[in-house]
Amino acid sequence: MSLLKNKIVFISGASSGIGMACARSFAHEGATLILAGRRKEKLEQLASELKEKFNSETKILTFDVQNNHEVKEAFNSLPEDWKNVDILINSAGLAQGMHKLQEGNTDDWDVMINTNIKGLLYLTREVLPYMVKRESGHIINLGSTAGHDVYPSGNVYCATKFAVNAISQSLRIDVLDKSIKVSSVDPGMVETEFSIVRFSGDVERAKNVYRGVDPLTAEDVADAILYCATRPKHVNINEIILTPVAQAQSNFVVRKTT
Ligand code: 8X3
Repeated sequence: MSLLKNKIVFISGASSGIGMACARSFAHEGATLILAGRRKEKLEQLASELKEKFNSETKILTFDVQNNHEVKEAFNSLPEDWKNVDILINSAGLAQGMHKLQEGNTDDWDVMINTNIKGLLYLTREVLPYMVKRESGHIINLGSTAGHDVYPSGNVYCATKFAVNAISQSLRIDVLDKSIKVSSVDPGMVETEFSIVRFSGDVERAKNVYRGVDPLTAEDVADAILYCATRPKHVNINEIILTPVAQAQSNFVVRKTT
């Protein structure tokens, strides 16, 4: 199957987790990929893996989504025909720290707000005018259950994901007359580097987040994203919320004790 042959797919946060899983599943469907992230070596490794396995054509863009200047420069460095992105997957995002607000680290807040909200906006702002011009395209944002229900000490991270939820809904209206699709894929507990990053490399604490739960994998989420991207032309998937079977929403999780 080559459901996405000749489609240009731009993936932010492609050097790890859900972004990387998307790169693999979209490459499997024949997509041409723009792999964006901060870690050049990881992206290069991924690009050669995709070339070898699927003969994928890729371009690598190394930049920090927090920096609007870098985002603009990176996007503008693409050859003109590569700027006609068919699908933008905004998967760059992170949690940093988990404290009561009164004890929160404001540098952590800046990183989360600048990456999850502003970074997503900066990149979308570059890609979207080309979609508008062609009256065709698909933006897929990585939301979270944390954008639907808050949880203790989730404060700023949850706020960023509520913002992504609002941006997806509002953007869908803004491009309604341009035949552009906007989807939000909102997972609950996914075991990636997410919690290791959140807890500054504390692997034990990160593992504990998923204790007694069979969590989602990055591939599970990539599968939902691929589903959104492969519907017929007239179908838009507005939102997918997916959780492990053991999770109902942010605050309701059952853990096996054995
Ligand atoms: C990740 C979901 O609940 O681990 O976006 O913060 S949660």
